[in-house]
Amino acid sequence: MTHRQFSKHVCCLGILILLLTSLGNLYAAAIDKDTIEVAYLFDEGSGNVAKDISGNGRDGNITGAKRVQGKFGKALEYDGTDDNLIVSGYNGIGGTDPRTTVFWIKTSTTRDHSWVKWGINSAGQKYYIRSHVRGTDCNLRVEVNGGNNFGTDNVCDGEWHHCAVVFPKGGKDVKDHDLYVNGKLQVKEGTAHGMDTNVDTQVVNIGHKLANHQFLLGTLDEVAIFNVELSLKQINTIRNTGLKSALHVDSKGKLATRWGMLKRD
Ligand SMILES: [Ca+2]
Repeated sequence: MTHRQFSKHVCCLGILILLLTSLGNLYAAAIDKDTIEVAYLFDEGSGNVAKDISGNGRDGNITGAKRVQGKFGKALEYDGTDDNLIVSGYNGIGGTDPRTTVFWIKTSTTRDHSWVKWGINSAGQKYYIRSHVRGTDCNLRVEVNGGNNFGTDNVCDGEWHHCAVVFPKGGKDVKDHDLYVNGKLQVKEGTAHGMDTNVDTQVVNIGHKLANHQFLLGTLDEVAIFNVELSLKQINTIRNTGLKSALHVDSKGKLATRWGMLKRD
């Protein structure tokens, strides 16, 4: 084999390895469309309907919140007084079933912001994702009535922050959640309590205080709920490329079915 032929073979091998690595990364980051419960981009431009791109038909009813420039396309700006988004007919994920909730938040106000909530206000049965006030900062927090779990990174500094709240398969306690802010795993402060999320009556609200806390004051973008624990790689794909790209939505807003064949490991 001549030196030139050898170089050619090495080059081809290099390209092959690169392709396989890329495919491997794509496979690991792919999100099974059947795991998406509801997903909002808020890119409709106007109107009081938030279009659900999950394919499950869970369009949301917007009360008051206005469309403004978002992290990706448009977002919803909440006035902190009475603005809300109701996911009609959808009561969230119950019991100790695995779940992941993701969203972008931008606010310069320190308060007990209500973010994504469902479940009734009874011990272990509510499921509230909200902000935790720490001095002039606020942190990402999930609570169940009787127990809670929160991190330490400030998300109320007027910048966009990506939040992911992950409850794993086999998890039993609110402290089993992994919380990520901008892809960074948070420490788990708070009080342990068993999970038994109730899905009998309370529909998912996004922004409303429901029981306790305060209405969301700030801007929200790219909210989605999944019925599995997403990996950090998948969360970072959503964070870096946006929901639309990460979920492989076509130009008509429909999820591309070909990705349904790909299962994450
Ligand atoms: Ca958007």
